[in-house]
Amino acid sequence: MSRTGRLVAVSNRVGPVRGAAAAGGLAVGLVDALRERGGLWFGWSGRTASGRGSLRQEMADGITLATLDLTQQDFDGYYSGFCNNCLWPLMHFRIDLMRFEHRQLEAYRRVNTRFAQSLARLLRAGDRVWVHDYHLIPLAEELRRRRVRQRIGFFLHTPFPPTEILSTLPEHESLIRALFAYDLIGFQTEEDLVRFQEHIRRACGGTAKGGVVTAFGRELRAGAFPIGIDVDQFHRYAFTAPGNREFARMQSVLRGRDQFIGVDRLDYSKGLLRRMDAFGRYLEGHPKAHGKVILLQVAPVSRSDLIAYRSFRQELDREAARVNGRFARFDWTPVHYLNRALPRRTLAGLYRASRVGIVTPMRDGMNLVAMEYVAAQDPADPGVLVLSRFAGAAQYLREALIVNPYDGEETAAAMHLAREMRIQERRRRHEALMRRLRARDVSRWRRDFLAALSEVPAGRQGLRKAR
Ligand code: GDG
Repeated sequence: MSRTGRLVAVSNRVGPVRGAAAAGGLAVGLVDALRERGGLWFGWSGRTASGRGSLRQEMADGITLATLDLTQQDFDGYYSGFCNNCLWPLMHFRIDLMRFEHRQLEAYRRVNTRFAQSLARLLRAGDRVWVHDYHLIPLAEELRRRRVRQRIGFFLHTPFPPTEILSTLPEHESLIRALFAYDLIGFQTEEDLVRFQEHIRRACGGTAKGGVVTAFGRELRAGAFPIGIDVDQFHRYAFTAPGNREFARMQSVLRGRDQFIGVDRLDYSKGLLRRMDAFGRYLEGHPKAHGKVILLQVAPVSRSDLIAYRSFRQELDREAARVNGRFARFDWTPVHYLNRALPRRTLAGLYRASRVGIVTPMRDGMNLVAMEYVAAQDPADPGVLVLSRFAGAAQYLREALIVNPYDGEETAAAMHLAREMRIQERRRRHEALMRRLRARDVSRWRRDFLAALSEVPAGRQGLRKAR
C-alpha cells in the first residue's frame, strides 16, 4: 500500500466540512479521514445550474473539495428519478414504490460518466478512491474506461436486497456487472454481504468464497464493514453546552413526564406510521400512562419533491393527529411532532432527556440514530432503546429491546417494558451497548475498510481477471 497516497472520497453530495457535525454521522467520519492526509472529496455541489458548469475546487480545513453542479434535467432524472424514486425503494425492499423510467436510468449513467470524466483528471498515482452509496454504482466502470488504475472501493450505506427483489429492476444485470470494476465492496452487515453473494451465485453464474467474489470474468473482494459513530464526541454533545442546556430545558418542560423520542428523516423506510400506531396501542393498553408519557418525533422533511414522500407525509400527519385526537387532554398532548431539523447538539440533549429511544424502521442499512441515542445517555440513569430487527444496527446492538415493527402489539409491549425497566437492568444493558458502540465506532469503520482496500492484491486494478 502506498502510505503517501491521498484518500479520495466520492459521494453524491459533498457535505460541509466545517460544522460537519451538523451533517450527520457519515460526513463526520469521512471528514476526519480526509483531514488525516489532506484528501480530496469529490461530488455534486448540491446546486443546479442552467448549463453544465465547470469543476469547482476549494480548500477547507486541509481538504480539497471538488464539486460539480447538475443541470435541472440531470437532477430530475438522476437524483430525484433513478436514485430516489427507483434505487432507494428497491434497496429497502419496497418494489411497490419503485418507479423505473429508461430516460432516468440514462440520466443516472450520464451523471456518473460526467463525474468520472472530471474525477479521472484529478487523480494521482497512489491515491485510493472510496466511493459511497447507490448513487454512484457505475462510477468505477467509467473510471476504468478512462484508464484509472488506482484502487477503488465502494461502500453501500443501504441494505442489499435479495435476488428476487433485485431482479425486478430492469437492467439490474448491468448495474451488478458495474460493481465488478471496484476492487472492494463493503456492506453494512453480514446479512447484506450474504444476499450479495447469493445473488452472484444464483443470478450471475459467479462464485463467492469468503471475501473473494467472481463473476463476468472479473474478481473483487467483498466484506461487511458496519458503520459506527464517534461515541465520545456524541456523549460530550449531550453533557456540554449547548446540549446540556437543551437537556435541562427539556426536563423542566417535561415536569416528571417520561419522553419517548424518535428522530428520523421523513422517509417511508423509517417505520413512522406503524410507530405512531404502536404508540396509540400503548396508550390504549395503559391508561395509567395517560398524562405521564409523550412521544417526541423529530422528522425533518426529505425529498419532498417526490409524490411518494408528499403522500407519506400527509398520512403521517393524519396518524399523529389521530393519536392526539383520541388521547389528548387539555393539559397533555401525547404526540409532539416536528418537521424541522434540529442542530445536532440539541438532538443530543433531547436524547439524553428521553427515557426511551424508539428506532423502528421497516428496513434500514444501519441506523445511526440508535447509536446516538445510546451514546447520549447518562450511564448512571440511562434510557432504554427499542430497536427494529430490520435495522442493520440490530445485528450489533443486541441489548436493545428488539422488536418486529410489523407487530404493533409487540412494539407497544416493548414501549411499556422500556418505560418500566428497573435501573439495574437499564445500566447493565447500557454498559453492554456502549461497549459494542466503542468496539465498532466510526474510526474502526474507515480503518477497516481502507485497510481492506489496501490489502487487495496489487495488480491491474479493476481489470483483474478471475482465476
Ligand atoms: C443512511 C442509511 C445508515 C436526523 N435528523 C436530524 C439529524 N439527523 C441525523 C441523525 C443521524 C443521521 O441524520 C441519520 O442517519 P441514519 O443512519 O439514521 O439514516 P439515513 O439518513 O437514512 O442514512 C442508514 C446511514 O446512511 C449511514 O451509513 O445508517 O441506514 O439509510 O446522524 O442524527 N441531524 C440533525 N438534525 C435533525 O433534525 N442535525
